[in-house]
Amino acid sequence: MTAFREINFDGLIGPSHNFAGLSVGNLAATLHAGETAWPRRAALQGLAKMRLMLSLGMGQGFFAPHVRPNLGWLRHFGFDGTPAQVCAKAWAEEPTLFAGAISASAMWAANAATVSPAPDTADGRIHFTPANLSTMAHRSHEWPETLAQLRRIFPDPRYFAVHEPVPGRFGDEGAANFMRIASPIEEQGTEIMVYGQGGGPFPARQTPEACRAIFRTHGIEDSLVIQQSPEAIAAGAFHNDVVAVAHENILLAHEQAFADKAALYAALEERCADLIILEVPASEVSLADACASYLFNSQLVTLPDGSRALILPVEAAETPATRAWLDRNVGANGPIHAAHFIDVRESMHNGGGPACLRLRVLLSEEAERAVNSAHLLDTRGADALEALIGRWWPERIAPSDIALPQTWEALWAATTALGDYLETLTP
Ligand code: SUG
Repeated sequence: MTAFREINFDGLIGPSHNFAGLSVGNLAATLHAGETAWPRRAALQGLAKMRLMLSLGMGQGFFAPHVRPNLGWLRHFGFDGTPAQVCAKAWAEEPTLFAGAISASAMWAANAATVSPAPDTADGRIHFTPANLSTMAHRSHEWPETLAQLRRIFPDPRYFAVHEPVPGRFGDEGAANFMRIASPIEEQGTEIMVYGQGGGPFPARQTPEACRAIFRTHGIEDSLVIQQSPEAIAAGAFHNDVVAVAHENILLAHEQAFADKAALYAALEERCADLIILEVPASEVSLADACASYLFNSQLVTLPDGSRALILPVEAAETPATRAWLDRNVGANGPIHAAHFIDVRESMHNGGGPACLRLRVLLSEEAERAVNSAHLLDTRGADALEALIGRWWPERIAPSDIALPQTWEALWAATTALGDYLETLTP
């Protein structure tokens, strides 16, 4: 039988990483708005997470940061002239728009696309739909570059189908609102998408129409479209992956993650004989603690020796309630054997935890061979990226730096240097 393995593609944290407070409903981003950001440190933290995954024996890939400021997008608003003139005019006339054009938000690869692995799809190919991210202006211009990168990384139509995004009227935030239960992982699974309902204090970013469109386009036979609980969104869970994560036969979720948890659990029990639901009660971990610690925004993975590990942000160890839950529930006797804590604080301060930074792709051996190897990482590749980051990524970006021509020049130079390096690797 063909062996399958899951490869995490992380968004390499871009040189323009900053704290502009652009995401209403994302409490961390709002809290840290206006602070000085440390892009080089941020990118090295993200890279250290990728190195940890490699050291655990996991496959690892990456997406390149998008070119920022995004001149093409700014030109759509009527700003013209040289690159520096476009940026200067946009900054002077529409500073919030300009902050959106310079955002490094493409780092959160869980929002890049929804991915349906081959065992679930009617034609046996892996299907990708880039997320339109249309709810937040600063993220709404990510998809063309994401689409281009998906086509570059997964080029072979025998294995991969890369679709256009769902029309922007219907918000879609990609794999952050996607879960899959499959036991074993290479069998046909149940794909789940979680939408939000508007009307609360914060926007609901995922529409049910988008969920259904993606399942139709991907040819998914067994799918569930369910509603996120309005309390979770109101508490700051702007994506489902802030309150739930699934892997193989395990669903790890907060008690208040879903609008109708009983219906979801019953549907999954019917489909998966060895289903394990690890429900974290609100009496042990409040929604507020879940959102502050990002307990659920962890990577739940099966290591090559068959054991399961959680890759968590250090904040989950520092928050007493989540630390206590982990101490009681992770260990040799349970379904999750080990916890690894990592420092991705720069991303966390914008509301992006370990799981936000990665897009999972389940690949057969043949499909893995068809992936563009320039975007697959080993330790030597990580060393090369580390050297590039050290040389080209700004050490710090204070809010006022966004307005400076030398900042824009430095950002374009950094992505050009990375692009040139990737070019040398492209087969
Ligand atoms: O879309 N933050 C991102 C965080 C995304 C996290 N992703 C997942 N949960 N999968 C967002 O809210 C903040 C950027 C700023 O304010 O400068 C931001 O876009």
